[in-house]
Amino acid sequence: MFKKLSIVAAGVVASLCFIGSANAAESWRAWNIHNDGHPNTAAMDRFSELVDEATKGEVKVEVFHGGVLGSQPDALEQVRLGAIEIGNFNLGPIGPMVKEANLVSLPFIFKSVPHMFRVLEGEAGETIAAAMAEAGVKPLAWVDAGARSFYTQKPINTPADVEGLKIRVMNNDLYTSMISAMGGNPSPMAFSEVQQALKTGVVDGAENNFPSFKNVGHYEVTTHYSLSEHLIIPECICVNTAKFDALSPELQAAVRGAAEEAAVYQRELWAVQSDQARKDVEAAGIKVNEIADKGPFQEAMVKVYDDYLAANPDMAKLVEMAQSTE
Ligand code: BDP
Repeated sequence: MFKKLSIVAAGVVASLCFIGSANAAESWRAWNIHNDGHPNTAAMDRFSELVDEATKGEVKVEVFHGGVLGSQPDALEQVRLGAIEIGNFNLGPIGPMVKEANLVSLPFIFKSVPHMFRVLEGEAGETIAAAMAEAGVKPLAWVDAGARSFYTQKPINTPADVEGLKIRVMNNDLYTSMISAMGGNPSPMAFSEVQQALKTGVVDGAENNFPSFKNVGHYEVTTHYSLSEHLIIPECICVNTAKFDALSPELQAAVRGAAEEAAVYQRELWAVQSDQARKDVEAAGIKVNEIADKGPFQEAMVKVYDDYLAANPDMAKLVEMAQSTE
């Protein structure tokens, strides 16, 4: 009798354990726009492994590379709704849905990449992160995306060189204003369409960092990369807020820790691979030109700031915070 009962009890305990872990197991899809060979692809794969280890398999992250889950604006909407759980996102396309995130899309707002990280680590960063979480896209860690510069079929040395050129930009009104302020014609377009558009002359140029310029072959269909470095836009590992908040505190800490560690790894990879990407495109024939004086580009942006702050006076405080950060 006793033996029988204990067998039954063991069975109950075993099935309870089973139910317990079955309930706890979370299976997440992660969006990544980049392909193999891009630092963020390696970092997202590492993130998935780290989450698995840190949560002992209770949270599984399957990463879909190459933007196969959709364009960035669509994927962001999916993360907000919880249809995709997590991803590596650029803050540029987040600006139209989270006003505070638009701080980083003001041209020349940051003096350098380290300055950008100092701003994000301070009060301005906390404000942006809180607003993003409120909108459903919670940043767990910030990652590096270097600086964006123009690439076209001729060197760009002054804003006048952009005049009359059709330039592809990411979806954000600040970028269309930026190109218009230089006399160019902005063309918002999904990243996946840019190579073809450059090749067929639908656009005359685009702007991005070296790893993205190289990874999707934009360097194969342009000739000059001009170091305007007009935008320094951070990226995040961002999760659907409700999914994250529904995890136990222990699992939240484990997932956040994994994101932070993956971000450290991403920044290390970025430092090495963005230099390498520059060398690779130069070896393939791209002429990289330094812009001796970026002053005229910055002066052309005064109107962009004035118009933006006139329409969004509540953003003045964040702009002030960023500009006063050493
Ligand atoms: C890359 C970003 C990616 C953007 C892409 C773009 O990492 O998130 O979608 O630029 O220009 O540098 O659309």
